[in-house]
Amino acid sequence: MATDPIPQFPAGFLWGVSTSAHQIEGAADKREPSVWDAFTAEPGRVKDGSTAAVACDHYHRYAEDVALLAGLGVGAYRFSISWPRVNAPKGLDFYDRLVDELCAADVRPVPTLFHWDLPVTLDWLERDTAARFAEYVSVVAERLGDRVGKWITLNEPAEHTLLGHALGTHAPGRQLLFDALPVAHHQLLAHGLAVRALRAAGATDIGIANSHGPTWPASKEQPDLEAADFYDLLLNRLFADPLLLGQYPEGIGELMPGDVEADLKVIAEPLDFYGVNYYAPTRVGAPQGAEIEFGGVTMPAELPFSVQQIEGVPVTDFGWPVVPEGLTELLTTFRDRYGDRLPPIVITENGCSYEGIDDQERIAYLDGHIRALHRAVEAGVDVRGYFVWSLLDNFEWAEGYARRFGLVHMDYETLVRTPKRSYGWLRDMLRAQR
Ligand code: GBH
Repeated sequence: MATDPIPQFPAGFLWGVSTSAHQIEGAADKREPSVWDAFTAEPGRVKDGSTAAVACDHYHRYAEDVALLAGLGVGAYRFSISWPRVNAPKGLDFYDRLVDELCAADVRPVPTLFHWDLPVTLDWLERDTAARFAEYVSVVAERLGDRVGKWITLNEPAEHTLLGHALGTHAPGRQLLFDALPVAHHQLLAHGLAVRALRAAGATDIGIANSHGPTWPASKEQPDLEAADFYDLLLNRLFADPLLLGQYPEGIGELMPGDVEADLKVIAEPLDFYGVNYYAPTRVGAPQGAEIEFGGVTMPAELPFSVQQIEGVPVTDFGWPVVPEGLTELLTTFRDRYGDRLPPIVITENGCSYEGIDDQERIAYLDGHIRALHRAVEAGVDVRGYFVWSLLDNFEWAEGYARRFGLVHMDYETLVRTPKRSYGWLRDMLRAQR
């Protein structure tokens, strides 16, 4: 374990932690249902059969959680706003209270407006959902905009499309494979309309949180290179190109619904920052003609690529490889690919799942990734912030409560929060950065 101090980041660098509404709030009786409520009610969808009806009960215990943030000494807290809660009577009051509590603790609120919990009455296959999203965003911005400066529109439209609509391991559980592409387009359109709605309400610091990672070809053989290139297109370029360049990668625009050219003008509204959620690189080779189980996901045989284990590196409890230098590689690749079209970057999520309160592995993971981030800064990438996933152990989607990503341990019987060793490590690191 490295013990040298972490190098100093630029002045004003924003340190934070992230969570999302469905994963921590509970109080399901005080909101409308989301697609995740419907999905978890279906037997076999969530591994331990659990639901997020109570989760961390953050809805009732938010003051305790804000005190944990203050004790950690972070400058910012990224949480998400539940659209189904805003649709319920007094739902927005909760976020009003949370934002006030954060401001009083001198922690900047950074809300994400959509983190996968779509109202169950809506569907991303419908174009109209994008317009409905912008209406909801206006309502939220009018109410919180006097205290919220920094906004994130969507969390990981790539994963929501892939896991929720192409492979079906997340809500709403569809297995459309490439017929899921309109779901990506409609989310991107929703993002662009939301940027306009936020600016109309006076917001000046707006971004998105996209899931990205380097794709490593399994070999230098042509079939592996082609498969890896295609995977890189799906995970990285399909979402970054329209946002940053105003165009889809070659061959994709034709597959999208509606007046794509006109929509791209909305989608490419300039951003004030570009959020990146980084977990690991992916090793990809030619298809192997068989179903693959990987990182908690089943990939059908008909996909034109195969995801493979990266050898020779540690893995987390979830089986995800630990590759800090992948973060440096990702950021320098993005800088080279997008040049001056790339706004300042914020790492909006980075973290790992491990058991236990004496979590030395999490410390090693964070230490390695923060150093890798610093190397990207030294290489000239304009990075302005870093957020750890996650403050608390929480409802890890289809894995239920089995995976623990928190700096703070949750006892789901008693709802007692216990800071892990990594919480103390991060607190000390942040003190040394001031
Ligand atoms: C995020 O998704 C979500 O935003 C958040 O809600 C969630 O709790 C958190 O991450 C942890 O899962 O190829 O085996 O290395 C992350 C989506 C999909 C990222 C799979 C890493 C690669 C696994 N992830 N992925 S592997």
